[in-house]
Amino acid sequence: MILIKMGGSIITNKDRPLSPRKKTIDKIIKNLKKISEPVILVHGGGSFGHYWSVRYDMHTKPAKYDYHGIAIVKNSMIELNKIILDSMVKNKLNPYCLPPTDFMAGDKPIISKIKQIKNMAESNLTPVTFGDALWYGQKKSYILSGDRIMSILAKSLRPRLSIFLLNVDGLYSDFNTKKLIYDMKDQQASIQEISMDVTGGMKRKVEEAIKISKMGLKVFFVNGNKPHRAVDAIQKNKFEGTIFRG
Ligand code: IP8
Repeated sequence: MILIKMGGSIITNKDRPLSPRKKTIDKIIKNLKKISEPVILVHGGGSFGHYWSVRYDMHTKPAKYDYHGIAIVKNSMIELNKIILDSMVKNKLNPYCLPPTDFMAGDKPIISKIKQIKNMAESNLTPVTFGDALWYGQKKSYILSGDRIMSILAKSLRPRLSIFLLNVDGLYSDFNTKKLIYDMKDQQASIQEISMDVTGGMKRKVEEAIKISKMGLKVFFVNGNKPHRAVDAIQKNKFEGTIFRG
């Protein structure tokens, strides 16, 4: 089973609020069709969820955030999710939308529900979930990032490979020269990218990727503008990006 996260920066234009990158989404989806293994998809918020989370000052830490903010962030994620589902249906895939409330209670995963997601993926459905505004309890809410969903799912389902589709070629050891790190094992990466995302952008991704690799699982960061690279990693064991070995 393969776990794939489509990052917000690849599926939306982060410089413009509420702007999906529909052509890129279609291109990624077309490439997903070439994968002959069960796939679970996760996607981020980009200029949908993140735009509104910033506007309403909502974060990953549970707190008493503005109720209208919760509604608006959630709505925007549903809107972005629908664009992805529509692209999948158009391309003859069978997406099955799973908002994180289907497998999370507050901030705790419901393991029995997560196991069912794998069964669905092993049939002819492609489960699709996403970062979201979640209810925490005691009048609190929080932003659950798609990156955290990746490590939650990886822990229970132990995918053969977890892939993060980015808007860059992988992790750079030096952001100015764009020198790519091919294998994280060989590097003490100095992560130079500073992101304004409420969920922590690249830093969060690296943290979750390291968490997953410490479970003994392989993680791959790859450019989502070149989705054939993700397919090559899955089908041909060819890795043009950054790999975190388990
Ligand atoms: O883009 C966060 O998911 P991420 C989604 O994976 C929201 O960090 C609602 C901001």
